[in-house]
Amino acid sequence: MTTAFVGLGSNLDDPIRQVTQACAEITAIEKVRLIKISSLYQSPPMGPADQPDYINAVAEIATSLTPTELLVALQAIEKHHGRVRSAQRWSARTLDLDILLYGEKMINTASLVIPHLGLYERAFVLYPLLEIAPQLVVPGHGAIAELVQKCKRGGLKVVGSVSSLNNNDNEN
Ligand code: ROI
Repeated sequence: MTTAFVGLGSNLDDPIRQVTQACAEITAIEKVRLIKISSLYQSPPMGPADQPDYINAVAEIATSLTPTELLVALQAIEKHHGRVRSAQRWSARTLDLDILLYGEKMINTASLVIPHLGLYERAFVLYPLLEIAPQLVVPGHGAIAELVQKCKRGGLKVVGSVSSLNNNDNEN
């Protein structure tokens, strides 16, 4: 089993519901076990400002899927949430699922870059990561606590939790 981190984001069609449901769907992927899910965070859009605020969260999972198998499973969930890939870069989306980290692996192919390229500069990724994995070291980039210190929080705020999943303290 490998520990991996998945970023979740949405700014369309009831984003809190999109992210909460996606978390349940990730948990239901075969060979994936949810370890931890961060709080739900709201932030203004990075990139074009003429779109709604985003809801983001980060999930820690344990998986025996390969990175590519995990990517395929996550893309199926995005599709199921009506994600339409726009020609315009950085446009609004119903659901975005990114593999942020996959163990200690560093991958750089046309379809997959791990650690995720946006990780180092994005408050909506770094702060949720710090919340659930404060001791994390990002391969090639150092301690999460130091990366967070270099990244302004901006308008990022906690707006709730994926409570139905966090309440299952007895489950494994
Ligand atoms: N901005 C925020 N705040 N959250 C996101 O998840 C997000 N995702 C994106 C872009 C358009 C870059 N901006 C974002 O893909």
